[in-house]
Amino acid sequence: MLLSTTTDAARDFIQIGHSDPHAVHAELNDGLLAAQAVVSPKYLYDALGSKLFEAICELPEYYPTRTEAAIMERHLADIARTAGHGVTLIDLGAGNCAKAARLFPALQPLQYVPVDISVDFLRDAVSRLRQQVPHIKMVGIGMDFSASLDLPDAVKHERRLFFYPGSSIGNFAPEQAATLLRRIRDACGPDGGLLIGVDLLKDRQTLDAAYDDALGVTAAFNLNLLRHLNCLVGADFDLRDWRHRGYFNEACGRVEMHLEARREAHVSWRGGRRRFLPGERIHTESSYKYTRHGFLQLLERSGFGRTQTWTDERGWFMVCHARVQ
Ligand code: AVJ
Repeated sequence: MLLSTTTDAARDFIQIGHSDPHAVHAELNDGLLAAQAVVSPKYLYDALGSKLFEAICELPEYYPTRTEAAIMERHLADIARTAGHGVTLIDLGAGNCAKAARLFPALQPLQYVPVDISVDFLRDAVSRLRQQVPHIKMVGIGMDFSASLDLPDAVKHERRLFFYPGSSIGNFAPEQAATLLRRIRDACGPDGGLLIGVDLLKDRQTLDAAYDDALGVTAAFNLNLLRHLNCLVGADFDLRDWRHRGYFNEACGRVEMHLEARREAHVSWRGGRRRFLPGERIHTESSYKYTRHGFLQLLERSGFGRTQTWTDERGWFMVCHARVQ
């Protein structure tokens, strides 16, 4: 799994397994050639994609980030009491690190370990945060944790608290989510825990609007994936041939994002090509929504227990703390 590791001089940023273009190429090639074309949502996050996601979080329609932040702010003292002080805070999909930074005053982590696939974006975020909060030890890790959670020795083993906010767990189908949660559990150690944010099932209008906003930022975020593919596999996607689709699929309990061909589109990339018919789609993201009970069951199946939950008045979003069982 560990393909290559480069460490910055100061050992404060570690990049793992970044130079496996073959695996990336094979995964993308297979997805693009599948009967129902599919690309993993992790490819939404190149440098521009990470910025577009930050912009999504500012949209009035996109409630998850704001709702989660309000829950965390309101219950911060209780959450910190439950999760414990002086922990090793491991932030999965840290992005700009803003969510974890808001926990620092209450949690006082001994070490902060942001992990993200968007390496350059994370590197900038950590160096900025390090200047603002010099008294907390930080080691940034550039890696794809959906492939492996093999953390380097620089990450302390004591009292690990995995932080997985934003309902990013929703990007995985329940079976895969259980696999990832089990992997987190195994990386926790016996005294470890998980603080996770989960988006809850709600009415269709709210969900549809959150993933297809009036300003078109989510559309740009989704279409940017094609630019990233052009770069990753030398594809020649013409963005003007494609449109964004984002909507709640109630039968599957998830929001889906697709890119839909506006007209016939011929696309080539290194080692492959495909003709897309008008209306044909590439599935780019699923965002599963849970009931409280459904998610607690998933945690239990994954080896977590003694769970505590916090939610907002509308019951739109849930923050959970769970311990290794
Ligand atoms: C960061 C994966 C939680 O699924 O809501 C936002 C990503 N996609 N708008 C989500 C996203 C479209 C987001 N996650």
